[in-house]
Amino acid sequence: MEQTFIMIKPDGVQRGLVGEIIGRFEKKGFSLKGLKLLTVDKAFAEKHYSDLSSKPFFNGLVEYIISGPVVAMVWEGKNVVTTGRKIIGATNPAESAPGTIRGDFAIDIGRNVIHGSDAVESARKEIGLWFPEGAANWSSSLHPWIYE
Ligand code: IDP
Ligand code: MG
Repeated sequence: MEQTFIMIKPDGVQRGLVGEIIGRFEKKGFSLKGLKLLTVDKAFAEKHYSDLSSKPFFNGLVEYIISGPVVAMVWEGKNVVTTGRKIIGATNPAESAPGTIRGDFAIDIGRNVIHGSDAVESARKEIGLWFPEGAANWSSSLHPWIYE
């Protein structure tokens, strides 16, 4: 089953959105396979965002991500990478539809509350980086009530 890496950024934690965000993924029917609150250092944040190292906002982005604790998660389910990105909404909250997490809870692109992997391959890399111990191995007894 497909997995994605979801991170509630420091602004989401500070603003008390952890429960709300977890609830949205949970109620959709996805399964939580990893969860931890941690503060990462600069080198770790730079590694997570290494694809964006040439962008003008890179340093600000790294400072933002290390500014406080984040909630790192692994979520599992059919098409969870693509659907997770839809639940999150567009990168710029000004363009995120109402009903999405960024559309409902964010205003500025540099304080957009949440990260979600953009492809199955990047999800695999990000889960490996954030959960070197591996994700949890359990299956929900609700499975037959969610999948046909
Ligand atoms: P994504 O988070 O929707 O996948 P990316 O393009 O991968 O968007 O960018 C990673 C993060 O970098 C964004 O979520 C946002 O926090 C930040 N970011 C992207 N573009 C800008 C920008 O133009 N100014 C400031 N921050 C940005
Ligand atoms: Mg991205």
